[in-house]
Amino acid sequence: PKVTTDPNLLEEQARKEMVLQRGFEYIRGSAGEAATMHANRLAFRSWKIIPRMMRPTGDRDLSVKLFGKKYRAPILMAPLGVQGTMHPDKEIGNAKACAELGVPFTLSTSASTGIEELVEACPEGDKWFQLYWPLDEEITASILTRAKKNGYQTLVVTLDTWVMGWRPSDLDTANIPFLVGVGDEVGFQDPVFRRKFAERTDGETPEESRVLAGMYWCSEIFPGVSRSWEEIRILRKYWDGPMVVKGVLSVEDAKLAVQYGLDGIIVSNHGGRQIDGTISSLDALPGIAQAVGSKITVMMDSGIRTGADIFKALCLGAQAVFVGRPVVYGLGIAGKDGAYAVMANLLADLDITMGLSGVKSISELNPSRLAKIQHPGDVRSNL
Ligand code: HOC
Repeated sequence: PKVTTDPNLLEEQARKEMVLQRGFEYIRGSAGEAATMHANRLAFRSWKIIPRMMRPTGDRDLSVKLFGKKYRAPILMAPLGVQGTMHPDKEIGNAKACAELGVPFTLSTSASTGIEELVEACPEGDKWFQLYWPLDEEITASILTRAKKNGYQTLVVTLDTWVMGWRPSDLDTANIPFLVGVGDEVGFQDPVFRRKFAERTDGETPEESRVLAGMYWCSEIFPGVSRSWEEIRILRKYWDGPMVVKGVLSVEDAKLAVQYGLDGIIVSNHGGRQIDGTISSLDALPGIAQAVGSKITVMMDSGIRTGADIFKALCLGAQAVFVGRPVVYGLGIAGKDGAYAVMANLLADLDITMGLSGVKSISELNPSRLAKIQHPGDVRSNL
């Protein structure tokens, strides 16, 4: 099937046409009543582009440099988990699409594709690796060593998901056990429950039981307790490349990221999937960029749906953005070709938006190109 170019219709198309239907509710879902997810969209609507005319912009350059490496455009694929529950092409199809477009692909710790498996199936293209930080240091060391050995360039450490948010759509469909491949027989995502379940071995080992393996895995990477900033030094033992933290929404945490020697931050509320009612990423961005933008690489995610959104995020201080749901809707509808279509559309949309606004290169984007308005109005709920 052909994936729509209309961002207002994509979610609805995915709802109807996604090859593996059950994955749809998981990806669409947000925490609580989805107020944060909608706030993410409203924030983009509250900024308006002020275009300039009569400026030749024929030879536009979208490239950016991140951690000393040049990338085609300021767009990366977000570390979205369990893509095998959306389409059999899973992360491999998505990574191939990104590689063909020159967009870095970020592999999630909770991917349906292994660290080595992805590189073997798709050796081409830039790859970053996202860490859900396991409780056990030996497991952490093993994951990071494998990622490094297999050429993943940048480590993205997610800070905001030491337990999964309260997501009604997953709770109502008992989706979590399904997502980790253990079937419907075990329910709730409470970490204490999971740890107890994992320890109730009945003589079985995780190697023998898929259910136990899934529960052990979940209780390791979503342990129900947060790490502390001091513990970043543990990760530094096993990762000497660029390391960024994802989930920063306050100036204070951004400053701590600088203090603890991180190379970058991703201003993010996890697409509204963790805490319902948080500040939108775009609203948090300008203050953070102003406070730390000269000391650390600032990127953002949560709510990007169009080229204009990317334009605005860059004007407000992001050096690059991550895109998640839309690309995986494309993957779910038409596999690799669908992911390719959505990502290619975003690149083209950004390119045209820049040109029409009188901008030739990313370095020309700054707050003076935008105006903030007071009443953005409503947005469609399906964004
Ligand atoms: C159940 C396994 O970042 C999300 C992800 C967490 C991935 C866990 C998938 O859903 O927001």
